[in-house]
Amino acid sequence: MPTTTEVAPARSRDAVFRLVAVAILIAAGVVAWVLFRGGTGETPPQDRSITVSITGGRVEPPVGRVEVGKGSTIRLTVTSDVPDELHVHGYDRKAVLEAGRPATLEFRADTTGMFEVETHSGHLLLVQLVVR
Ligand SMILES: [Cu+2]
Repeated sequence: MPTTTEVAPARSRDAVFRLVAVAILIAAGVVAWVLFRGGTGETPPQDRSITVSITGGRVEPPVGRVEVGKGSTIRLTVTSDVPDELHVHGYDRKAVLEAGRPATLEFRADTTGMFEVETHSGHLLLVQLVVR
């Protein structure tokens, strides 16, 4: 029976090829899904501590963006060498800054967008908080 022995391996090769093709498609799908999720900018909520100090009108660390996922708890600690007022725009959270004394604001970032954290007397931009 030469015909059956010839056909059987051809069929199993075809089956293996199909299996590999399906596996590749699934893998590509997973990769695309992961990339797409990253691309949409969804960031999982995570507690985040931000520490800033102001000395002689200089902000340390230098002003930058801090990106957090919606629902994150932000713990913002600011120390200023001069008395001032701390303000988180959008969330409208304020704290009195006493010279040399760290002040902490803790809030849940439940509104998406970009929010500036600044001081009112010194007119300093401290952080750009990006919630997404
Ligand atoms: Cu303000």
